[in-house]
Amino acid sequence: MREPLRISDDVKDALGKGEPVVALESTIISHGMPYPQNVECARSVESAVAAIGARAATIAIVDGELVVGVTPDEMEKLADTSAIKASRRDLAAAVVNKLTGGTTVAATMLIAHRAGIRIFATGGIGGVHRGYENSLDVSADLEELARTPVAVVCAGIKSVLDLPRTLQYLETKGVAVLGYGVDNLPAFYARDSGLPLDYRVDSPADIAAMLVAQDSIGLCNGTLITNPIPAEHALPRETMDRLVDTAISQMEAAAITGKDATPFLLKRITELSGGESLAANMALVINNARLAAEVAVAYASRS
Ligand code: PSU
Ligand code: MN
Repeated sequence: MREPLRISDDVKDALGKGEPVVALESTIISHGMPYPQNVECARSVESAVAAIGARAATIAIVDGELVVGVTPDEMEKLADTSAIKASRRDLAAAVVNKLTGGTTVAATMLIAHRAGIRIFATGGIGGVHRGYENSLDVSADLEELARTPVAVVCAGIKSVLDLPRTLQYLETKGVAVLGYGVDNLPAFYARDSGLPLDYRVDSPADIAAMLVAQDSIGLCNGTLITNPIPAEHALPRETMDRLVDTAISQMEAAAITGKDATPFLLKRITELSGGESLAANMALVINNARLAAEVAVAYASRS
């Protein structure tokens, strides 16, 4: 069987010439935001990357093919309710059954790596869930960061997760977590979680230098670059935490677990915040895409 990988001509051309490319995930389209904001956001993110001089490669699974650089029609298809959420363990089944779905951070990293893309932007990653002691729910995103050499730009970690345990897990797995212009881990809607990070970086060139050093010593795990939400879009931490607590209680009451947990929480938070969280989410994804594009430009000019 040939590898079911389809790279768009545009992205293939850039990769062939060693030009900057930024991978983008698609579970945010299929399960992270409501329609039509999900498609609008995905398009704005692609434009933001292009404006900086990098090529955007939105990754998804379409009719069983791993697609790197989806078309506008395919983006609409991903917004359909029949689209699955595909993480690493779902990929083979999706290929065999010719399914269409959004790829999580884990699956997007793995496909990006197969295509030869080093930098990837998203909103937030999965992590160690609260109540992990009972559920053992740790996102496959963390394992992927441990095993696949792709740098992921995110706005930190949402308080639906256990932030200290997520950082500990990454440390154990050998994943460096960088703070862009900050000393503490950003908390998605809020700029500061209060949890200190070991590595602060202040420019895209500094980040690219870390990636080049990582390559030079043969470290084949990922890197997490955390970029705080722009101050004008940040939401008060206490309000959001309260809202997240409510969403988690409702999830527990409805006995929702496993792969449905994250999509349920994202949807409830959007509803409970009356759409305020959605605007913040869109702003931070675009902000991350810009930084990823700047890092990709710096990385492409490495010597
Ligand atoms: N966290 C967010 N927004 C998201 C996700 C996580 O703040 O959209 C999505 C990402 O695609 C991530 C996935 O990879 O959820 C994690 O799902 P799980 O916890 O089932 O591994
Ligand atoms: Mn999970």
